[in-house]
Amino acid sequence: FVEVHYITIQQVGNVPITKGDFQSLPHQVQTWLAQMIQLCAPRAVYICDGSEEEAEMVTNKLVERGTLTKLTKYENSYICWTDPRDVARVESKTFIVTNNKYASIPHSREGVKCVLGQWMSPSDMKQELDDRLPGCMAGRMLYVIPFSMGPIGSPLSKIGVQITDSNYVLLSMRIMTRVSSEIWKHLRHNEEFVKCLHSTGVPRPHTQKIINNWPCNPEKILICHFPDIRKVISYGSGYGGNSLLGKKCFALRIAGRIAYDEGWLAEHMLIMSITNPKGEEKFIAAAFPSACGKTNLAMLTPTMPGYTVRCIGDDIAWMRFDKQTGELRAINPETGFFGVAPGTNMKTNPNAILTCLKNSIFTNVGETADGGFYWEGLENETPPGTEIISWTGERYKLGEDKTKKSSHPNARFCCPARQCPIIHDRWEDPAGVPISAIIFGGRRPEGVPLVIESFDWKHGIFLASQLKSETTAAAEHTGKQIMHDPFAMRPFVGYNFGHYIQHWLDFEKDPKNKLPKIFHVNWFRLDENKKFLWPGFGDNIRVLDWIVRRTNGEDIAEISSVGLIPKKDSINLQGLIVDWDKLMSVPKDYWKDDIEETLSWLDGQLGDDLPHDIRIQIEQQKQRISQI
Ligand code: SAT
Ligand code: MN
Repeated sequence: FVEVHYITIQQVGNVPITKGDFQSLPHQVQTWLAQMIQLCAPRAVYICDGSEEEAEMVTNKLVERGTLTKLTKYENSYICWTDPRDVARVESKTFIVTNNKYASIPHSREGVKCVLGQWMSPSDMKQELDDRLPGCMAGRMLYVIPFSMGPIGSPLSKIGVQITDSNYVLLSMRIMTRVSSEIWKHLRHNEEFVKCLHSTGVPRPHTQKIINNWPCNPEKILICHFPDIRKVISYGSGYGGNSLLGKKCFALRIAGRIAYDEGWLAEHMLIMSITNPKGEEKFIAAAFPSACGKTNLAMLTPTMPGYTVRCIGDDIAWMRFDKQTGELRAINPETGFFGVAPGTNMKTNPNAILTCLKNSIFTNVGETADGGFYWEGLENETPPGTEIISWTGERYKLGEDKTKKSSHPNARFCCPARQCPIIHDRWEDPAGVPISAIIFGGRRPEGVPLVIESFDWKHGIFLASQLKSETTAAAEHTGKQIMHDPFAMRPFVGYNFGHYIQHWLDFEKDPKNKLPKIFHVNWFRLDENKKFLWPGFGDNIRVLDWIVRRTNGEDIAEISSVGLIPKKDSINLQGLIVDWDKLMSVPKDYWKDDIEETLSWLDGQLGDDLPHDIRIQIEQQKQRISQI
């Protein structure tokens, strides 16, 4: 036998296809790709199939170029230092584009700057993009990444295709989403997919200096969403939240809008299960603003004996009420964790550490001289004197100079969820898991008790609407200010926030829906010496246990002016020294000011879009507080 290989050289316009078969792609994908290839003018096109060979090829290229360095201490793991100007989400450059401004953002009161999303008109955005996209990939490879958010083929899942000129983004997308050529088979004739275009904005030959082999164009960053046509365009940044478009852009902003249209929810929530000593398992979803410990909570190691926690997801939940049973069923649309590294250690989150010991990418953390990762929080697990190379390339010996910082505060690990020692065996169940309780929380140094249960659904939505938190390094905000972050979705809502709150309220109208109980937690209350009143981390199981018992209807709550709070001694505090009264108090002066401030903020931001039910809730809370 003589084997004959027929090699067809494919081109789109005059751009060669290096890998993959363009002609065999679904027709609607070909049409869009052809336009984008023409627009971005790359040197070649690479259609990804999700294979291991592909990962190897791309990894080798990145290592050769110096963008990634192999961490020799672990298997298939790499460290990456970005341009120091490209380290977090850029909310000020993130836009929603719709014809009608108020489809994207609420009718804020005159003189109030809306912080619940930014709108740009299609014509203004066209100008911005015309200034950026033509030829933006010149001299670079254009990667086509087919991916599924949610298990491939599940009725709850959605398909996306991302184009990018960054192979760091390709590698990270392979960890965070399901990248596979299988995807094409699931895109039926003319079926919709989410179109994601990403460019670092550095065509060749480039005039700017490239720092750390990390191409980016910080002056021109633009992240825009077209929810009506299910499209995302991101330019100028390689940082995860700006560039892994399956994540915040698609799974929250675009999916949120699809969910609004179709009657479900796309939320900034972890999903976990708790099994008590009797073997009863409950699933909960919990929303916290970025960098407030969702990953730690989702993988918590319980300090109470007999309890088991298992993780389904740490950042995003897609949830819908089952038409037959009325249960709220949730899936994690992602396949990886993109977690904040600093502060993570074998004490605070052993499961996260164990998850990222292979097949992981570490961005903007420090490196030990023996090829390991290092960040603030690992000091007790790393021998003093260990030589560290910081994310800015500075060398120092651990313990010698306390002012040295190894990592950026928003440094991230990116690791496959399947490697998590406590990943739930149903984490990829296409039907999702039934949610019994929804928790909202933030960093609240003052005034806010450890846990509050809402009186009812509407009151729970009010609790979520008044969510606030101290700012963190996940976005560009500086200083420790308390910011409103309703539903922990302030940066992630893809449509009018008033409509979003109303959408939540409306689930009560269908009597078939089994509404989960809603809670508010605060692990971060401080005493007068600025010391945490609650130990947090593994001890949060004590609060989760109380929450689960409440979902079982146990009589362990009492009425306060801000919601139901635990009766004294109803939370198991065995072995802890805690000042219960300080932890649980509801100071009248604080809440009197707080409700006024909340009303003024919500009214200013949402104007007439603030749902009437929320105004009633505010009035009722005022009444209750005045009676303290
Ligand atoms: O947006 S990221 O995925 O980078 C992290 C976050 O802000 O939640
Ligand atoms: Mn997040």
